[in-house]
Amino acid sequence: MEDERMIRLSKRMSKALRHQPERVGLTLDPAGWVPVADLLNALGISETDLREVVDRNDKKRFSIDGDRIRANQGHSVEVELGLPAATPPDQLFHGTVAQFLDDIMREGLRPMSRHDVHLSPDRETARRVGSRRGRPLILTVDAKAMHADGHEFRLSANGVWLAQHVPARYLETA
Ligand code: HQG
Repeated sequence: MEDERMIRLSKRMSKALRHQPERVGLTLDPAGWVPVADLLNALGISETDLREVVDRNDKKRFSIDGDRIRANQGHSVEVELGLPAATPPDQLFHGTVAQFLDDIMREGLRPMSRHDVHLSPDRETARRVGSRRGRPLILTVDAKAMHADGHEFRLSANGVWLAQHVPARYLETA
């Protein structure tokens, strides 16, 4: 499949599995899963195409488990992914842009329209995330101190670290 078509399909799948399942007549189970067959019907795509999107996806956005599929993270609809709490690396990174900095340094990182704050394991990934909005600005998160203070971290199936909130005292611009 051509890259452009794959990206388009991936976006449609993200929309159906993270944001607006009802728009295509789907209902996610509490953990975010739907039968693969239902998604194929809802989007009018072939199983071969769907599997190619899942396998080749640059960020491993989707997981297939038997005959069901879900998005690994990034939901705006209510789901309980059931990820266990995990010990983060000492430092994590968040890519954003300068216009949000004052708010972030006042109230910390908030999930905004998603379920969780998304944190990257390395600067390069954070830079890519920030670049979606303009000139990227990288924040370093003192995950070690945050974890020691009792804040929970979860690791999604595609390597994104998730937290409920990152208070500003753990953030540094660097
Ligand atoms: C900012 C994509 C003001 C935050 C990416 C970000 C990632 C605040 C924006 C994943 C704030 C939210 C997530 C506060 C945070 N005041 N602004 N207190 N706290 N922000 O898209 O992290 O393609 O929901 O810095 O690659 O940018 O969807 O989060 O700029 O992995 O798979 O509010 O989404 O992956 O934006 O990106 P987002 P994000 P997918």
